[in-house]
Amino acid sequence: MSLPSVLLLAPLPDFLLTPLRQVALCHDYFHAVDKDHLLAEMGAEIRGIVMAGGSVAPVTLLDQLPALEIISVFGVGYDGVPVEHCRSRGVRVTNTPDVLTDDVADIAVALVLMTSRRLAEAERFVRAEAWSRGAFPLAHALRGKTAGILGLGRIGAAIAHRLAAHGLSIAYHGRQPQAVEHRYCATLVELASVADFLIVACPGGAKTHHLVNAEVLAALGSRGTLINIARGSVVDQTALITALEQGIIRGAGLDVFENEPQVPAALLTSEKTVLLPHVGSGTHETRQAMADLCVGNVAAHLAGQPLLTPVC
Ligand code: 8YV
Repeated sequence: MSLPSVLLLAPLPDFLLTPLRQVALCHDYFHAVDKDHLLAEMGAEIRGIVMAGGSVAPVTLLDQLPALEIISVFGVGYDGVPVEHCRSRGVRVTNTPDVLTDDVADIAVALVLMTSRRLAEAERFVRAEAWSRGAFPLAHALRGKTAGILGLGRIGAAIAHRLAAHGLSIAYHGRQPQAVEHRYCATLVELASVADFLIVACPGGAKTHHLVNAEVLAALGSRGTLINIARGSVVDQTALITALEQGIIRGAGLDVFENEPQVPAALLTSEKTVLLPHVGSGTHETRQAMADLCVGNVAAHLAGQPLLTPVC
């Protein structure tokens, strides 16, 4: 009996593909030169999609896959999946929550430290042999500052826990207050106005698109720093560039961007930014755990067993 067919919508690591190939025949849509030809040949056979957190599965593509049963996302964010459409079609959706929480929270803390203590700049200073010409300028302490977390989910809560240990007060904004001690702000503008670090940790997608806009950045103010480890789509990148250029905010630490892997020149050349290439979950240990979950969900579905981490 031949294996069921799955479509790959993203470049995926070998440690995911090798076990996936044990349970499914993989068709590489992402790298296919003639995507239409691949769909015309295989579309009717495809029972599963495997994609990454940042990739997109448009309805127009899903419409060409009549036998589709499951979408397994190699990532916690499934903003690239039209979930309501999948639900109405009975297509299951899965992701990889929990296993990446600590790593992503660590990167948020790293960005807070890198921006406040000017660590990237300080490192460049040593490499440029500038130290012998004078001391590096003073930076800002974390102690006594406030972190405003947008989205106190699993990752937001892990960031809060870590930053509390660094001596920061925690405030947050989300759809509703939670049973936690931290200060709840009913609006994002209120959160930004109390925050020294506004940390984006909410899901991407239409509901959060450009939530962090010019008004929010103005409320964050000239002593405030924006940190984003969630999705580039949550921040209006053009408004962010203006806010940095005009000194409306102090700085930004970004692991995610609106149009990855493109990063606007204005962010690349700014002295006020710390930029990372979407490495939140990028460790051997975590990516392996994500791959295990991602493939485990496909295998469970194909074996008629309950999904490990169902979205719907
Ligand atoms: C990954 C992510 O970089 O989990 C997510 O939603 O964006 C990241 O952890 C990505 O999914 C792996 O390709």
